[in-house]
Amino acid sequence: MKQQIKQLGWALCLLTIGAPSMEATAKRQPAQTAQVLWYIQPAEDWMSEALPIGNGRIGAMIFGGVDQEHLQFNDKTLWTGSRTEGGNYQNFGDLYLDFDHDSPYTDYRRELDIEQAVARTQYRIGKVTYTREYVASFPDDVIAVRLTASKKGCIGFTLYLQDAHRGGSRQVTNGELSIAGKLDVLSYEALITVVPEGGTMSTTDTSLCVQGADAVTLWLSARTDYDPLAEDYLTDDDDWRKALRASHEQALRKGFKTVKEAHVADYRTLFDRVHLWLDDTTPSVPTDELFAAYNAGTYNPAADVLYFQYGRYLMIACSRAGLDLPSNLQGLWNNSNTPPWRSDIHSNINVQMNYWPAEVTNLAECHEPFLRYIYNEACVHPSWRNMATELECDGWALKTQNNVFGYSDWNWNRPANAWYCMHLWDHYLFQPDTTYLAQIAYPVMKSACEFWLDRLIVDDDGTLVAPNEWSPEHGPWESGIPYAQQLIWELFNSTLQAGQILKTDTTFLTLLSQKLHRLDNGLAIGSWGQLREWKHLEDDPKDQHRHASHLIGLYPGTSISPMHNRTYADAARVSLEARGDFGTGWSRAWKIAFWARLLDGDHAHLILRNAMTLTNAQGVVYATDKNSGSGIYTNLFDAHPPFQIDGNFGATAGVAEMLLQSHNAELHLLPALPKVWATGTVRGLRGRGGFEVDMQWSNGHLTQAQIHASLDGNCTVRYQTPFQIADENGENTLTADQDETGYYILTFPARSGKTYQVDALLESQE
Ligand code: FUC
Repeated sequence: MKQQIKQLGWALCLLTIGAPSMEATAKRQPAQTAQVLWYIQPAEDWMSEALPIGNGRIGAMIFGGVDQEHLQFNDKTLWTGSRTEGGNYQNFGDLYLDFDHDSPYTDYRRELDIEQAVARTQYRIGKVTYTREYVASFPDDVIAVRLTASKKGCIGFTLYLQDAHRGGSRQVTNGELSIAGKLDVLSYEALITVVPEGGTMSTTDTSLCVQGADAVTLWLSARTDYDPLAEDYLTDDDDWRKALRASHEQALRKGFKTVKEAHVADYRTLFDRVHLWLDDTTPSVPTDELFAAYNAGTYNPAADVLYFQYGRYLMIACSRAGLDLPSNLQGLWNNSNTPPWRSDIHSNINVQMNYWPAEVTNLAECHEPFLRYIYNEACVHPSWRNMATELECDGWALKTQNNVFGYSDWNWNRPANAWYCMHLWDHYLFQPDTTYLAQIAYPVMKSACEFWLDRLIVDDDGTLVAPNEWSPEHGPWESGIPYAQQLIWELFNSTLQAGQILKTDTTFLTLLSQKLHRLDNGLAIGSWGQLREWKHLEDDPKDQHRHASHLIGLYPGTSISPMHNRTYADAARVSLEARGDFGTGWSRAWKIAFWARLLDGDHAHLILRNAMTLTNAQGVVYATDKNSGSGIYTNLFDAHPPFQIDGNFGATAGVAEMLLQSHNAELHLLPALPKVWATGTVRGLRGRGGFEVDMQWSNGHLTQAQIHASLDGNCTVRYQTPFQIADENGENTLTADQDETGYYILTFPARSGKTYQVDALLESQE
């Protein structure tokens, strides 16, 4: 069994989904406004001030103190719990460096450069400038810190490595400290090597002491024996500790310069694919002051751009291809052994929102850990299939809280299977690849359909409905809840399309199509003009609950569209207005995307501003009013509160949705541009169908766009005013026609590898 699981896993590994090559995108990069978070004081607080670095699996939070440096670090796989116990995502440990500085410091600066994924701390004591650089390298699987000074022989400190768990073992040898231990199931080990240049190094029972060095490099590696593909989730490789040491020593041999250069190059292949410029200038004030001024009314589009790109930085830092665990509620950064909501993989919006920006902001590879997790848990491991069996159904189903061993608890969240499948399907739509569809997406989608085919019942009105569901996380459980119905509708609809593309399963697809016709699609208008949240219970217009699950067909779903069904879109607007413009961190982020899908850029931007409200609140707050304490911390981590990373990703996705939409099988250019983004450029956003889109606009109107096709096929483009598109040779111009919506639309045959120029015919139209 174990072997079989491994083989399936490897098959999956090979299916890295084609994203545009680095060369293809690199050529189209204009000069960037510097994307840097910077501060003029050290961090004191982990949640709101320390700065995150990560390589997709391991990561650290950096404080940048002068007398004491503190790096708290994590490995995404380090959990307590098991296949039968929930457990918690764990802190791994803390690294402290006590410096022997003896005078006050000046010229302090701490920064996180998100164009390079390099953090830095710099300060001056007397005439000596001290600099630290920190990277978390994906190619070399190591965290490296380089300490330098402008004068030789000035670096001295005592270094401690603290295990976040009692009962483990610790070793200190010359130049190396290590910790190791075992939790409920998993074993872990971390080691740090200190490499001074010049000076001396000595050892105590618990620490390493460096004195009089010119420069020092610290190397931190950490691992567990977790294996998502093994039946018991434990690697059968007894040599995992040796592998940890081998990769650690290999990084050391390369040295900091080589490791850093490879890290920056690797990171930039992903980050540089998307550029956003909004007539902004590099902020001249630190990031905390920039956002404080922004909140106080000094609008600066640089803050919008930085927050958008920060979501992309965080995605690359906590979710890389080749790792089979999705980012959790805190991405991978966590300093507690009992974090809020276990810092788990939460299925009723949170893990999905973590991946909303992945495809559209050109980070399809970063989506893979989530897709592979879904595949592994739905098709390889038994737990989710057993849960379906418990309900006397085929297929798979899950609950709300999920650990990394397939264990699922708290309330049922059966429609999450359909929501997860939306990710598998979307990944196909963005870059159609029938091998991926046939081997990964379709089997999981079909199995989820089988669950619902067994589970649906006939309602009094003759429609098929899911019994006993709720609208997370409030109100009664009843049948035909729109949240469930809209998701099942998306699932059946997409699985039918997938099956037709693959020309397979004719009998099953015929049955599915018959059921789809009888399915209540979850779209109904209530007594006050709203889109109904419950099928039977009347909605309360004063309900401002953070979840707005009955609007899932608006975003991320596709069934509610002002282009194709104005009536339901208008009803969704009524519901959304009643829900208010605030909410928890992730709830605000969701509303950005909702308003973008309603084509109201100014309202979407208003919510973005609300999402970017600085806060200090750290305890759990569910309130949804203006002063609830939701927003962001000065390190730009999203505040539910407390810190919850979904809101970061949701906001990045929302901004992308304001600039480009493609869920209706057409590239809708600048669908929800707010007035404050009058002039701008965006490059490298991706649209479904294998397209990459660059756009330039001024005075609030598109001037031109370039569409890069990666496949042969028809491309449909929509914009609000007249435009034309030339063929790949810049000739044979076609002009868009106005359709019944008042928008202009044009379909042309696109060819793989070619670029098509879109020119707006009216430069401005007031
Ligand atoms: C869902 C939300 C909460 C929180 C939790 C982790 O249950 O309703 O607001 O985000 O997940």
